Amino acid sequence: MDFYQSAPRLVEHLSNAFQSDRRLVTLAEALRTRLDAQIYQDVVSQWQRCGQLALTEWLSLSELAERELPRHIAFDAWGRRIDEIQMSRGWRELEAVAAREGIVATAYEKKQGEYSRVVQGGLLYLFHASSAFVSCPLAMTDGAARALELYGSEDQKRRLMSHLISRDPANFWTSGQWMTERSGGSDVSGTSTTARRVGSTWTLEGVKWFTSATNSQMSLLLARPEGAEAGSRGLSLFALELRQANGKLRDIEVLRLKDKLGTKALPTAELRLTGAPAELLGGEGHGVKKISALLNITRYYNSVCATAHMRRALDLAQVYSDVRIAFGRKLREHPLHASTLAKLEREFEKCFDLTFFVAHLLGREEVGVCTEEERILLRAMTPIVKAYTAKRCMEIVSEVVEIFGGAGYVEDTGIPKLLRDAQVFSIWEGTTNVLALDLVRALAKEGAGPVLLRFLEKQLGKGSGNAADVQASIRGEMQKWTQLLASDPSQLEPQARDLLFAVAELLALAVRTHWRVL
Ligand code: MFK
Repeated sequence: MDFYQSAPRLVEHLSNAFQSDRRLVTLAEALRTRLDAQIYQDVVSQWQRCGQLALTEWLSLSELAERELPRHIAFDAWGRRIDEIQMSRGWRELEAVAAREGIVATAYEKKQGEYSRVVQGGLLYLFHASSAFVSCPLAMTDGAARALELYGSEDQKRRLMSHLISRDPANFWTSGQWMTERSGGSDVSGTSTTARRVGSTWTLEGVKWFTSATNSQMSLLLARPEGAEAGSRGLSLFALELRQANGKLRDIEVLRLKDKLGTKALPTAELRLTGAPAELLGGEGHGVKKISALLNITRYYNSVCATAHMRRALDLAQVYSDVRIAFGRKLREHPLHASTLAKLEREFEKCFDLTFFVAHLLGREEVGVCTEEERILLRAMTPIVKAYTAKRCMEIVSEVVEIFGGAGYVEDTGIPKLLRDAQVFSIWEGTTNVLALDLVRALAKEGAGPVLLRFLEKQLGKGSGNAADVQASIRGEMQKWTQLLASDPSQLEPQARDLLFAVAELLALAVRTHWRVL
């Protein structure tokens, strides 16, 4: 009889019982062992429901969004410029799901107090891999809500922020975040978009080169008011509502959609602002500093989504290991295959622990219970964990492609797409080097070195569970990096990347069992 390989169908292998779904087991264990019993009771049923939807309904919607890619329709039949961005039903329904489940709202309702970001991170973690990257506009929406919370007037919070944190799909808006111009996305000091004051409002002119989620209802962006100084300090942060009541863009032309390596369901455009009306957010000047509030949220989202992405790839590899037979037995029964999978799972767990530790710190900061030491730790760990999880995601997904052999290299198995999409995590929201330099910035400006050292020493010193040889190698590593962390940050640049990854490894050990000890 002809042989046909069974496909690795997640829903058949994972979703029928709560306890057999590894994503949910990891989440539930993290909650059960580390959080209050009451919070566990409150959120676990939502996570369980979302975990099952992620392998059924949401997965189908995301597949639809990946099949029916966004289209830019520049003109109508009679030659009028319309710049419509057509999105699939799958994309639109996933945005509605995100609103109904309160993925952004949870962080602002703060019902779980300092654990609100952990609960939100859990929802996002379950949503991301079946969202066709609707998670991207959610990241920017959440970041924009945070910037409005910190810098917005009461009127801006009522008119704009209320939409971003709504649970009602009819009322929910997503926000873009437009920084990148032709002169660069890492160095935004050359921003040439200008802002002209017109009475009590402003109009913007310029070209934005990489605007993800161009179908949003609003955006935050950087522009230079006329007469402001050159360089990044002269930039201001603006908010703009993109559309008129009939949905048409207000003085914005879509030049084209980008043809990207991955994240193809996500509409990313080049835009020309031709006098678009905008409002200042937080007064004139210091735009980069103000938009950093948004960036730190999107970097946290990036960590959650990269971790969720590697979990999806590993789930597929785990299921495949049960349905694929080679050399007379299941893949899982081959010791080398099993140890390869186990190693990848350990790498995943480090990312999971680091990410949810950052979520907890962020939640503590946002409800105002963070100590100064914890605030600095959060400031330093946000770029560290973003960079670390992004790189690990690519490595793990690449290994998973290999586990599938030739099938992993063939498009209609869906596996190559995982690798193409994984590459984005280390590019958007700050490349690895930009984040390593951001760590150096935190060492120089915030005194993060001694804080990281104190935290590591305190946590790792407790490592009674570690064998003597592990303790010795931890001590060796610590000694190696202590000097660097305590040295002059301005000298650190050439080693910044090595420092980031070494500290990330130590932090992963430190947070493994100690969420609550801060
Ligand atoms: C799946 C979900 C993922 C989410 C998807 C979202 C898709 C969006 C697609 C994109 O738009 S990708 C492009 C995103 N762009 C970036 O991430 C920017 C990358 N570049 C940097 O981060 C640069 O380091 C930076 C632009 C910040 C350098 O600018 P400057 O002006 O040369 O930096 P400078 O002078 O050191 O800092 C200016 C101020 O900001 C300083 O404060 P002071 O004015 O008080 O001195 C800094 O301390 C502060 N600052 C900078 N970075 C900060 C920060 N504060 C807090 N946190 C930070 N991270």
